[in-house]
Order: sequence, then structure tokens, then C-alpha cells
Amino acid sequence: MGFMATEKASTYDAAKIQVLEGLEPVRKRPGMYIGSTDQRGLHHCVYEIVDNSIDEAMAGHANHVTVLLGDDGSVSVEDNGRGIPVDIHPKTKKSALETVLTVLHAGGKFGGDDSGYKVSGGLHGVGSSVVNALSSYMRAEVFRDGKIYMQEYERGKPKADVKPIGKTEKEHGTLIKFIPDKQIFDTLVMSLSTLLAHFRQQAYLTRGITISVMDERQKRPEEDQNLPRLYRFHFEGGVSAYVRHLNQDKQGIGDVIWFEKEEEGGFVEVALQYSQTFQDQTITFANNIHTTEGGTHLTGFKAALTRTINAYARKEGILKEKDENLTADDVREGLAAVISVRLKDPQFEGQTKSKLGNAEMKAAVETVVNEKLAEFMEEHPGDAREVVSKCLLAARARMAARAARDAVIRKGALEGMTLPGKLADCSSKDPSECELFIVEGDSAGGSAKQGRNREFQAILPIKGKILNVEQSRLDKMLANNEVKSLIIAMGVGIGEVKDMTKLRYDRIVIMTDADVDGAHIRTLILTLYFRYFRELIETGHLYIAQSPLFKLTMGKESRYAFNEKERDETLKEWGVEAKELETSEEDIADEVTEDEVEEPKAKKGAKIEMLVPEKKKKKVSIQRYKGLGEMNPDQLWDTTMDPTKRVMLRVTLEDAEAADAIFTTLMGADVAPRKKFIQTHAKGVKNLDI
Ligand code: 0RA
Repeated sequence: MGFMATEKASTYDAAKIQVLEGLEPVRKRPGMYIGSTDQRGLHHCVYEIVDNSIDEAMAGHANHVTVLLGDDGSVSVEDNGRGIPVDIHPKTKKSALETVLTVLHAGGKFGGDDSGYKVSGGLHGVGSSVVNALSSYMRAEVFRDGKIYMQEYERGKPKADVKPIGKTEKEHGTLIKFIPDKQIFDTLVMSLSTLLAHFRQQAYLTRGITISVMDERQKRPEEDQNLPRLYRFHFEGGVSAYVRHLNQDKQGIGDVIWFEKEEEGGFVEVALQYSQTFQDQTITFANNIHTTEGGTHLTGFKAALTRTINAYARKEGILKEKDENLTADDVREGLAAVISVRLKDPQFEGQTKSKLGNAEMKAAVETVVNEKLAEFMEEHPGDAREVVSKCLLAARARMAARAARDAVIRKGALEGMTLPGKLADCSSKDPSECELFIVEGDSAGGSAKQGRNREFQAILPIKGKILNVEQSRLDKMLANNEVKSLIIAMGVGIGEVKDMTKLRYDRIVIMTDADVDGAHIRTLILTLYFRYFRELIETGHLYIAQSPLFKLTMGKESRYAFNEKERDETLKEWGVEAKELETSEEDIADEVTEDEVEEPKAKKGAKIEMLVPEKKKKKVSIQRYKGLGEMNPDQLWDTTMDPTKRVMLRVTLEDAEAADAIFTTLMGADVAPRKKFIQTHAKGVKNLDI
């Protein structure tokens, strides 16, 4: 977590020293404040700024937040809240606005009497000043009393005092525009689809808020290229709309059940609905932060759900005296639920700090759910009976499945499954040293098969098109041959006969192209693991291969670059001016003619960009890899597969969960209503005045 947790002293004196130090430590060790400097950290900055506006809305002072991705690499976030105060603070002798944006942790100290439950900031809660420190440019505009107050910053330092710059029609509000610093981040490319999934979730959690999103970027990453540019998230129903969304193409049992109540430990809001499916989709939040690892609120919910449904079933004589109670698993089959709690001092625990630890929340949620759910069941006996029958069915299925599994295991049917033909298996049979590469496409699959070390590396090529056919029906996916091959290759089985000790490879590596299809198939595979093989993620068996995006060649020397930042660093070292690098591909093509620069050898389809260093005479070429298939087997081994050189990302539960959210939001089968929604609202969107 942020500064407080990592520094020993959090006394008043230490706080004063922080003020003196300003934002320097943030630029020195950005990872400590925003988690990482990769794309996730970049997105985190956007969430941080948007969260402050959402806080203002939750306090009842704003109802609209607009997020704009500008073509200049900027992000602008505007709300119609009270406006950050601009008056001079007696102690610091500075404007409150300047203090909020230039002093660590100043953000949460404002608000005084109406502090309430602060959402303050995604995973880390570090505030806008951290984002300011990590931005090459920031501009704040505050609308109050018909005037616009403005201040600009460079890498966290004010360029001048806060001053009024004119009049406005707007009654009140705040606009923060910032450009993330390329000296800090590995990449400045934001993923609209990832941002949208987050904003949609936040809109569900803040009933009545409108979050508008606009993407004005000319250059969008491949995965965003087919997405509309304008969105508006507004859910009158709040978390019940969220549950309706989770069940959108399922057959629901009764209507969504919703209730909320202020308890001693905090505020509890719950929505739930059963459907004729078998999955359990319970999503939990504490102060708008997604608690992927669950925690006390989830424990309280499970206990109350099991207790209430059993009590009802007994009272109504559906469960007889001789019958066993329904288990917690029985009552969660086919359940979609969202649990959102707000509390004063949330404690986050667990590996990824996403497990709620406050003991009082178990009792709070348990009390509310016991009371309200029992009440609902009394008042809606029709729905209640249907829910109980559904749970009884689950119980019977559980017992039948246990019997069937025992039979299967007795017969040894699992061993009988033959390995898929397209799998190029490795020769070692010791799982602890074996790796499985899931490779997109036959062309890349071919390179990988030739390039690999066949002793311990196995290759399974998968077709890139599977996603379009089946859409979001993951259950149908399991019948898909590509997916089946994968499951058989892993050796662990699925569902009732799943057995993790049979895993044939210690490391399962997803290796996909850096384009739309690649992003889709990666999302699909991550979702598959998240929903059906979560244990493998939790125990760190799933990886994403990192292949280079560029090959840079100057004379006889070649180097690989895994992102734009690395590319630029190498080019700088080679004496190619940074300014030159920012010119577009077309400009570059115009500046260099073919006879001036020798074409480097590359496989067909590879894109070549060329640059000539300003002073030196040597020629520099940049090859951009669009797909793995463009690399020859040696290159693929050298850069991506060789265990002594490669860098792989280990997939966390959070990554997989984010993929699952994207999968649900953007690839849902229900495309038509979503399109309609966007179009219906598109007209009513005003331009941001910037
Ligand atoms: C504290 C006090 C007041 C406004 C805010 C914070 C505020 C902060 C942010 C951050 C983004 N948007 C915001 N909008 C408001 C107002 C105190 C008053 O004037 O009564």
C-alpha cells in the first residue's frame, strides 16, 4: 500500500517532513504509490482522479463525471461537484487546490464534517498529488461562483499561483487534465476496453451517477479499434442493475432481490437473483473497491444465505426432518449477487490486498441478509419456493455427481483420454520441469515448434477465430475442440472430475499476437482459467509470454525492444533524436527514400520503419512485429521462449478477473441492446469545454 504503510513513522512530525519533501519520493519510487509503471499503473492514475469525482458524487454533491481521452495523450476528468476549494490555507499560505495537488496525502484531509466513507482511490488510495507528480503536465480548473480558477503543473510543480482566468456558465465543478509522464511509464497506451470495464462497475456501485467516456485518440491500440468512441454509463437501479447485467442472457428465477441497511459496523447493500445455471457469481466490494479475494462481508453473506434458505425450507416442510441441510455450495449454485459495503476504516488483507479484514462486517452483512432475505421470502412465497427447489436440485446433482465421479475414477476413464493431435508434446514426463505454450495460429505455432526446446517445452496451437463463433457462452466453449484440446493437454480434467495433482506442466504460457485477435484470444483464455481453473492461477501456474514489439538494427548491431519506451531509449543511445521519434509513420516514410536505406531482411508481412540518425552516418531500421508468425524460430526462442533470457508475466487473480469483466462487458452475446444504448445517448452528450 501507499506511503503510510511503508514508512515506519506516521507521527505528526513525519507528516510535516512529508510536506517539506513534497512529491520527490513519488517520482523516485513510483511503484510504491501506484503499484507499477506498466499499463496497469497508467490506468491506476486515471482511476485515482475519477475516484475523487465519484467521492464527490457519493457525498451527494455531483451526479456527472466525464472522462476524455485526448489525442495529445491527455486524460481529462470533469465533474459537476462543489469544486475543489481555492481559498488560501492559513498554515501553508497556499491555495487549497494547490495543496491537494502538490502535497502527499492532502486529498483525504479535506471535507471535515461530511467526510463520510471515502472511496479514495482504488487499490492504493494515494490521491491526486501522486498522479500530478507522475504527469509531465497537469491542469486544474475549478468552477465556483461563476468564475474559473486555474493552475498548471509540470511534473507536480506549479507553473504559477492559482488564479481566476475568466467566467463560466457552469455553477460549480472541477476539471483535471493530465498527461502521464513518458519518463515514468513503460507505455503511455491506454486500453479503452479496460477503462470501460472499470467505469461501468463504478457506475453500478454509485446509483444515479452518470459516467461519460469519450475517446478522441487518432492512434488507438489494436484491441480498441472496433470500439465506439462515446459511452454513457448510468444505472438508476445501481447494484440491482449490476445483477440484471450478470444474468442478462440467463433465465432468471423471480425478480432481482435488493436491500440496503445502515448497521453498526457500516452500510450494507445487496442485490441477488438466482438463474437456471450452475455457476456462482458473487461479486463483493468494500468502499467501491473490488475485493477479489472476498473477506468478512462475503463470509457473513454466505452464512446468512445458507441459514435463511434452510430455515425457510424447513418451516415450509420442503426439507423433511430426515433430510440433510443444504450446503453453502448448494445455495450458491446459479446465484448472481453483488455485495457492496461501506465502512469507516477498511482493512485490506491477502496476497493482493483485496480481501476485507474488518471482523465487524461479517456480523453486519449477516444480520442484514438474515433479516431482509427472510422478509422477502415471506412476502414472495412463489419466488421463494422456486429458489428452494433450485437449491434442492443442486443438492441432488451434487450427490449424483459424487457417485458418478467415484464411478469414473474407479473405471480409470481419465487416463483413457488421448492427447490431441495438434499438441507437440515435450519428451520429459516430469511435470515440474515441463511447460505448455498455448500459441495463437498455425504460423506462430510452426515457429514455436521449431524454435522450442523439445525436452521440456510443449506447443499447442489454437485458432484465433474461436471467440467470434461462440460469443460469451463459455459453457458452450467447453464443447469447442480447441478448448477441449487444451483441457486434455493439461491433464487435470474439469468440473466434478477435476484433479489438480494431474497437471502435466508446471508452467502454462499464453503466447498471442499483439493485435486484436491476440487480445481477444488472451482474454478468452484468461476468462476460461478464471472461471474453471482458478486454482492454477492462485498457485502461480499461468503465465503470459512477452515477445518484443520491435527489432532495432544499426549496422551490424541489433536489439529487441519490448515497448515504446525501450525502443526510444535505444534510439536515443544511438543518437536518433527523440523529437524525430514522435513523427508519425507516414512522416517517417516521407523523410527516407528507399535508396538511402538498405532494407533489412524480414519475413513477409513485417512492417519496417526507418530512421536516419542525425549526426552519425549509420543507418537505423526499426522492424515492428505485428505477429509472432513474423519472427523466425530462432528469434522466437531467443526473445520469448529461452528460460535464461525471457521475461514472462505471471498471471494474478486480478488480471484474470479483469479479463473476465472485459469478456462480460464487451463480448457479451447481447450486442444489440448495448449498441442501442450507446446510440440513444450519443446525441445528448455535450462537448467538454477544453
Ligand atoms: C473538499 C471540499 C470541497 C470540495 C471537494 C473536497 C472536492 C474535491 C474534488 C476532487 C474532484 N472533484 C472534487 N470536487 C470537490 C468543497 C467544500 C465547500 O466548498 O463546501
